Amino acid sequence: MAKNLENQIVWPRYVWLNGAIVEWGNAKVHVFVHGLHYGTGVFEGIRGYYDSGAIKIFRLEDHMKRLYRSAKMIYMEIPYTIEQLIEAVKELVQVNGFKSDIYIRPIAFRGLGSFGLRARNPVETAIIAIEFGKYLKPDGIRCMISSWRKPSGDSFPIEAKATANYLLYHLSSLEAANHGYDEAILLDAEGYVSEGSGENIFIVKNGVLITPPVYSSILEGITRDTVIRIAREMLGVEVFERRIRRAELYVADEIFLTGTAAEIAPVIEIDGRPIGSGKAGELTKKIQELYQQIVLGKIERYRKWVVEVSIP
Ligand code: PY5
Repeated sequence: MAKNLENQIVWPRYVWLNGAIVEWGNAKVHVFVHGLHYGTGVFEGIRGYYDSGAIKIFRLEDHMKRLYRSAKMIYMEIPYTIEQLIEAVKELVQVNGFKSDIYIRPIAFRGLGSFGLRARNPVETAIIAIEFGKYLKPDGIRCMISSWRKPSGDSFPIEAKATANYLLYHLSSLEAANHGYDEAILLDAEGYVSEGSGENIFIVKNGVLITPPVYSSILEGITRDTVIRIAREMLGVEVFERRIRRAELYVADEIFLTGTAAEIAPVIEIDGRPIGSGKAGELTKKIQELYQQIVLGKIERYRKWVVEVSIP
């Protein structure tokens, strides 16, 4: 049975750790590792969908490329090539023999050596994969504007998918849960809308899509890119990448969040105000449907994004 990130209870049999497949119980790191103390790590989140006897992995290469970009931003060299990690993911999926949707998480972090802040300890690399269902409710979520602000990229590389950055999203996400909301939306240092705790954000206004630009303290989301391509190439809908004011959210026709885990999550309420009709919007639903077909490789134009691992 597929579980979500928060109540995940089915551990996989195998994990890929520093170049080898090991049993789950042996996939351990030491309490002295640098990454544990200072958050000196980078990671990815990738989905695999079980369909017709295979796990279909979505945009695997693009995720690995982003992992390396994140690593470069924090002076980290991952001791494997992108191709090696791609092969490792395929092998891991195969040996675990998953027969349901999965979430794949490559992670690289500074390991043993010194505790010094300037230490360049050897990098440890792991890939884990778990059975994984829905992360946010696909028929509509309620959000709040977080009291935590997104720092700008001149504080530290907030655009990297670095482990340290996720303290912020842990806090904003917990805050939203404590107030009875499904997810938080963060404003950036200048008060513009940035993104969700683990998702990019889009608004629909008068038939066009608007989303904050990359390198405006958001993660360069792969689902975000997929949605922009769907809108422009399949639906002929214009997409504007520009900053968004908080008040614009309240009067948007539709809003949705995008992310590997969240997929396309319609936002039906923010801070107690219904968005549009208060139900998932029509354009949002159309994009959601197309996205579900694309990740399964059912749309020829985007088949190149899907890597299949057959599960005997
Ligand atoms: N913004 C942040 C801060 C994210 O963590 C994520 C991904 C996204 C945007 C969306 O990026 P993409 O579309 O490339 O996935 N979040 C993680 C994910 O795997 C979940 C972290 C708990 O979806």
